[in-house]
Amino acid sequence: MKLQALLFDVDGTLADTERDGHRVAFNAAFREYGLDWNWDVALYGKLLAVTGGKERMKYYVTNFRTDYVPAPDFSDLVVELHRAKTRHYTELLSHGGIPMRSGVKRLLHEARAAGLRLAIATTTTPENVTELLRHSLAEDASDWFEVIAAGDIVPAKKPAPDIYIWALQQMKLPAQACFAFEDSENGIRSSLNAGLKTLVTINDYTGDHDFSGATAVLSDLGEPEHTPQVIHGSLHGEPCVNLAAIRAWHAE
Ligand code: XBP
Ligand code: MG
Repeated sequence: MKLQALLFDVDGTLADTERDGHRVAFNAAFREYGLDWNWDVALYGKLLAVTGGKERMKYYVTNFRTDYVPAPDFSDLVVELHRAKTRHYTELLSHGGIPMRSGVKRLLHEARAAGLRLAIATTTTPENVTELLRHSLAEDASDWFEVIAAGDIVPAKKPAPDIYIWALQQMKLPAQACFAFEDSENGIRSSLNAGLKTLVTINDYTGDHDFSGATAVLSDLGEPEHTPQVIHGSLHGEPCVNLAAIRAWHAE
């Protein structure tokens, strides 16, 4: 089947947002609410086992803060904390805080020029996506994506395939006509179970994840003058991840 659309994860895939973005924003929200919770870089790596900020806070309290006795309205506090976290995060983005990863801008331009359809499938909050795209890609970059599937739009977050399935339904496309980009084990479980061939670009938090089933695993998308490291699979003779490589993977 002809390749018609590319579907992108956001956190860790389009940009390295977790360590110096989301983590920092969570800690700022905890301070704002007078909580002595502090997520250092190593602890945050463990907490990334759970996708979704609200889900991650609950996971932290249950598994790492057995001393903390949640009040009966704990879920409401989590919602409030998460709202504060989103405010801190989007504030950080508005200062151009987090750049796109290597090759992302180039590949999106190439895909748009070739008339491929684009979509996003992420567990993060919708405004986090639009603010990142606006400040780190282009003022109108949200319009480049015909579907932005994000956050609580489906109740079951990654590794459940629901967010990808929802995006495909919105686009009225079968998974076989699409190709996905992910950075993590939870992400690729989600995309593969939606039936999508998936390329993985790793980052500091995900290098040791299990990526079985991935079409290829690379250090990043790279640039023509900066070939990415190939961890698994083949770049099909291309110098970096470009449409020729993606079409070859899609046809495999
Ligand atoms: C991203 C996430 C999100 C962000 C935080 O995972 O797990 O939870 O860390 O976002 P993926 P929110 O890249 O697999 O989609 O706080 O807005 O939930
Ligand atoms: Mg990700």
